[in-house]
Amino acid sequence: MDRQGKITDPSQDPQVSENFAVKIYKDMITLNILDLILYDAQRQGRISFYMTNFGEEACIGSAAGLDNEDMIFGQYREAGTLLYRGFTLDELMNQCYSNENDLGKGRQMPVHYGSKKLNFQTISSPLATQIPQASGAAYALKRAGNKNCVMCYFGEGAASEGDFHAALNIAATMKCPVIFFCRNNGFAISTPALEQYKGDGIASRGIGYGIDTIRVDGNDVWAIYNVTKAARKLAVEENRPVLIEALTYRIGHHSTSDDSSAYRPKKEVEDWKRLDNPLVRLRKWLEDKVLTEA
Ligand SMILES: Cc1ncc(C[n+]2csc(CCOP(=O)(O)OP(=O)(O)O)c2C)c(N)n1
Repeated sequence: MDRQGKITDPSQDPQVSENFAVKIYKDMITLNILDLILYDAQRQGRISFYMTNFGEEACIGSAAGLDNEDMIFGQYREAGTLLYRGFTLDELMNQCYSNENDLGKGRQMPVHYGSKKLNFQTISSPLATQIPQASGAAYALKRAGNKNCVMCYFGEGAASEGDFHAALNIAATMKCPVIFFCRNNGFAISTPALEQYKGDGIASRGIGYGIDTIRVDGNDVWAIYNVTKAARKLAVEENRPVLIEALTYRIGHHSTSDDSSAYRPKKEVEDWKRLDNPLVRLRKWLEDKVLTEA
């Protein structure tokens, strides 16, 4: 899908119903509004911390490409996948407010969600720990003869940890049904991607480990949906791990403890928001579909 929401290659049409597309769009908008409210709630001193998902809303397409029984290991910018699975606004608020109804009993910082019911492992702060855990969980699923896979999200910054390499190697050698989903949003807090590595992004590393790898436009919800579905098929049917690198841009500050104007021009952020917005792309796609079918 291009920036105008047009699918130029018909073979890439996701072939989804309008209802399905509207559900994804609603989840993306809900995430966006939640981010605005909870960011302000932190600024007003109501919660201690928050991390927004601005610019990365299209990653919800990856949740849509999975089976809801597939186990998710997230980093911390994956609230959209939880919303897609049916995490309620109350559950999300309870976690961020660390109140008595929080599923984690208020023991974690805000945004460290988890839901047993929704097969979403609780997020932990130390970066990359979830990646080898995901390989191990996938290996366990395979041994149990379970026909589900594991989805593991992380940022390109987390991919600089040794855990990333150990996880990919064990998944490749032990043929674990796991999808590694790297959200490359251009920054690890204040360090731009260009200063984080010298190779060709994160995708080139997958090939080095003998893992099927694909780089995808991270602002194109249908591209993400398509590749996740294809990756899931390889993982579940052939026990092959897959690495997806989604190229996107973090519009918000890293967290409420960060002021990104200290290390990137405000105009760069405004340009991304205006020129390549995942929400606008899907909205245009939907408008086009509704008008063509009317
Ligand atoms: C082991 C470890 N080192 C450092 C940190 C501090 N830290 C938290 S988030 C972050 C940046 C991560 O960037 P990335 O993985 O690209 O994800 P993004 O925030 O861009 O979504 C850092 C360095 C941490 N939480 N854990």
